[in-house]
Amino acid sequence: MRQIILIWVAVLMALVTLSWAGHAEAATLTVNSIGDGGDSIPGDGTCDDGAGSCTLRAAIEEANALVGSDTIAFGIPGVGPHTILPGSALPAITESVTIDGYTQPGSAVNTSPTGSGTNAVLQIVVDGSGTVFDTSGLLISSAGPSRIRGLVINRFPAGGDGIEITAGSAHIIDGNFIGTNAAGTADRGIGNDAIRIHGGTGGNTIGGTTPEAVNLISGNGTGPFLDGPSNNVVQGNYIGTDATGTLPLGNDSHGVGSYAGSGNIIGGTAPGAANLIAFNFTGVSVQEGAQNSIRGNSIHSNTGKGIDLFTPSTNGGITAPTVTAAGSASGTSTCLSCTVDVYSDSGDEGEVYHGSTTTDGGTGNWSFSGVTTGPNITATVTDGSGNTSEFSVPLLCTACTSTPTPTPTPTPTPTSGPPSVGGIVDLPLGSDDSLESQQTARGPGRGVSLAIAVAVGVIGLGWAARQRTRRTN
Ligand SMILES: [Ca+2]
Ligand SMILES: [Ca+2]
Ligand SMILES: [Ca+2]
Repeated sequence: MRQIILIWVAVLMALVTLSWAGHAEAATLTVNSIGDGGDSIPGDGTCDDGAGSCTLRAAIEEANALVGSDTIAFGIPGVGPHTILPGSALPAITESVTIDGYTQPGSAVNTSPTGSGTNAVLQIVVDGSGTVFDTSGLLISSAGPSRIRGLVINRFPAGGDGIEITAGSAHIIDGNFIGTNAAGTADRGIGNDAIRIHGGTGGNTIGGTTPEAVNLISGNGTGPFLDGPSNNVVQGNYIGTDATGTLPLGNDSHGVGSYAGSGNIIGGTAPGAANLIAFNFTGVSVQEGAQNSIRGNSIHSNTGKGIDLFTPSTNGGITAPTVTAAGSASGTSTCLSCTVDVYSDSGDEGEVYHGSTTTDGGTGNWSFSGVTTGPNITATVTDGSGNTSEFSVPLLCTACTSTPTPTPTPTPTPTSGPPSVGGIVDLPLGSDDSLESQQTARGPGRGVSLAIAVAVGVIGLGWAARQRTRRTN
């Protein structure tokens, strides 16, 4: 009996050893320099720029060349934050990798509860101000999943994106500040999109439902832009605010954009799933596509619409419900047996999500028994396929017992009236808009069309415009 046990123990130990050997194939490459030199011998298992240092550029080159899903960690000496200034585009990520800024000593993940800002301490800044027009920060083209977390990515120029995904699926972008300074207090926006997904098969995640997963995505041209691929998830992020979630640091165009893709999930009613999307031009712009679910978020103080379905057929042509009574809210919808999400807002968006109810299968009428706070009640409707409508027309709630804590209102000071075609007017929210202000139409086939809508009477010069950015790829 004892011999049998010993044999089993030996077999188990051998299996454990083999298992460890398998894991050992994936290397951890630790960046220890803010330099920009490339790897001297890619694929030799060592990240070395030839002068004994491991730069981010060298680490990406080595990870690409080394078979296995590697981790790029950070251990740059001295007091952070440490700023890496690429002189040209970093190499595309061509094999699964995790780049983890939280490995840098002195950094810390967010521990603030949902909805109360991010207190993440980030120590690694990838600053694109030394690169030329159309340069993006990190480009993920790996077939297998890659993950970017714990980085500040800012100041990539006009035409460039903070993170581009051009291939693969199931990539994760979490715990980053994209478009701000390291403290999350000032605009250091990306010229074009903070994150642009325009290749691969979708299923990527931006943010997540845990505090440590939230991204701060503010000050850019557009926040996350889901530019074709489907079934992406955008949850838990602060989009258009500073790190506290209270002060404006808007993205100049859309907070979240979705073009042509379907089945994208923006927010949700599960704990931690909601995004805060405020102080942008449009909150969420869905330009084409269907079954894009936009639920449970806090969307407020955007200049244009909170949710904009750009064409009559977008999201299955679903139309906004009406709110006919506030307080104990009720209303109607043409969507039968559909889910109504009820919000309070000081304007015509949805700052506070109160809960959901279902429209009657015969009449489309709905009523909501939960508490609402006003001052206005708004609602969206989502059908069984996941198509969410725009917000309803708001209804003032005279019966509501309290009002939400006032939030700062952005004070747009347009100096040149409505934006010109092909241009992006930058709301005066930050101190470092020089890069974004260069943003113009992105070449043939990427023309921007703007249809000037109604005036916003904030200071008599206010404007609202709808923008559509067509992409060729
Ligand atoms: Ca090497
Ligand atoms: Ca590798
Ligand atoms: Ca900006």
